[in-house]
Amino acid sequence: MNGAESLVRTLVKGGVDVCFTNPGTSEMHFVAALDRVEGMRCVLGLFEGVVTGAADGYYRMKGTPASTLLHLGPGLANGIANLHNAKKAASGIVNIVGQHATYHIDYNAPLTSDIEGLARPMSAWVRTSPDAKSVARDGAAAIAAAKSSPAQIATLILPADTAWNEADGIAEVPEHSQRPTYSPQAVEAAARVLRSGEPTLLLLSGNALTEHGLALAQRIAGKTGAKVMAQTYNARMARGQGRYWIERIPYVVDAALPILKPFRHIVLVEAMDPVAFFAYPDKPSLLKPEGCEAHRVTEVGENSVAALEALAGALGAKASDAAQQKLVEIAKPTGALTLDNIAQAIAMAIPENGIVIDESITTGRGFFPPTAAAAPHDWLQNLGGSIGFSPPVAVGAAVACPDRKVLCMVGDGSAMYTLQALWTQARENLDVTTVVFANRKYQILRGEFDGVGAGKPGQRAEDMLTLDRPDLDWVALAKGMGVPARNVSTADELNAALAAGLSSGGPNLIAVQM
Ligand SMILES: Cc1ncc(C[n+]2csc(CCOP(=O)(O)OP(=O)(O)O)c2C)c(N)n1
Ligand SMILES: [Mg+2]
Repeated sequence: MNGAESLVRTLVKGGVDVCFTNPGTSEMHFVAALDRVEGMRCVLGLFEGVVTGAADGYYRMKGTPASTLLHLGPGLANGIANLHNAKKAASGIVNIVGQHATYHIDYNAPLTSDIEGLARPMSAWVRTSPDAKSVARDGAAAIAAAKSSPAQIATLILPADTAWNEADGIAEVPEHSQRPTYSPQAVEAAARVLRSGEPTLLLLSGNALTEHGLALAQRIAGKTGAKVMAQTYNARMARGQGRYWIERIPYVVDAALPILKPFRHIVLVEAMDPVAFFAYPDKPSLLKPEGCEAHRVTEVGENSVAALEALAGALGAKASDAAQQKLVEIAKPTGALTLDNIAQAIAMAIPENGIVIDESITTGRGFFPPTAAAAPHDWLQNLGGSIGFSPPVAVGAAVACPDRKVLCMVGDGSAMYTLQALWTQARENLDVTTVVFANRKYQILRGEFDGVGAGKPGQRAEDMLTLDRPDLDWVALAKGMGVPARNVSTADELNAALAAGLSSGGPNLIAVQM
């Protein structure tokens, strides 16, 4: 058994049995080992941002890491933006990055680069295997690192000779040493705040946004009168009929400030102390009002459901205390494609137990209220702000959950970063419906232009914010990668396209011409 095979066998034995890949010469022995080892599902991505984003989506839905295979420094570098998003979402990933053979590195051949240097900012764990006999043990350590609480990105760099030389065998992944927990003192302190009767916001993220976590928050809200909200962007949130539905803190600072103004306390369950996405002249970075105190119950990766359970217990909040709430009614929209009509069409179309990946940028700002009444689903967002997130994440979510339908909503600007994901969706016949909001611009940046006080855009600036001349032909782009597609320009066409696409069982794309 060579080093590459010892690694693939160690991965499979350690429960890492999916590999999103984009290989090169230095990874050929790893690729050859994939052939010899049973049990590893290999999925090719035609750009490394697809590979790393897919691993992120996989972790979010499966709760266990996938591996990636990347080609030296440049391959890793192409995948860094979506590793950044994955890191912010606390997704666990095992990256395997090829490297030149140890004796070849000093010759500075064309693809030589500082791979560890490129890996470090996005990886909590980085190691270059020194020889073939270390590869299995290093692989097991990488898996253990990726599976820690909170989960992490681990990057194992594999010099080509460590892959082709003789190894000793496979390695066991060390057992998890630490179970995620929470601080009873922090729960006590939060209970005191919530009993005080002072205006309090219970701000949730992470595991608190599971169906059970939300139900506990609903009891606490009913018992104490606290308001419950979610962080602006979240890795995964249980939503739809039967789930307690909460709003998120708006992205736009001027919209967030008045919402937070009334609160004297913010109780944080995995959520960040609310901070503006960007700084703007004469606007605050921290969004809570002066005099408002933040109280942390759990950090990312701690057991927020258990903490909420304890908090509800301390407050005597029972199921019968659950705050009552009304759902926003939805009906099949008709007529023109207004933002409201699009939101309604999406809400009507979300399939039972669907997975919604939201990179809808400006088009989706009003999607939350109507989709609260949709069929039960999970809603995934980008915590890292690096666009080109959703088509790859849709790949990973669909690979993780082959029995669930994925609805990927993406702005046209965002979609162009990682559109190659469509080809992987076609090749793997993934049940992904992609809805592209084709407004032919970077609409959000118009607001930002104004927000940062840059004045009124002139022609040159305007040209940097528009995607026309030429218009993107979404149907041709998708078809070119084997994904059937259609344009829609009325609400009725959108309803029909969503129904057809989501029942097709395979990948398809809808370009919403706005
Ligand atoms: C990697 C990366 N590059 C650039 C940006 C800056 N950026 C943020 S949003 C955006 C445009 C999004 O456009 P689109 O997806 O069409 O959504 P719309 O604003 O039109 O709703 C850009 C370029 C970013 N966030 N990440
Ligand atoms: Mg756009």
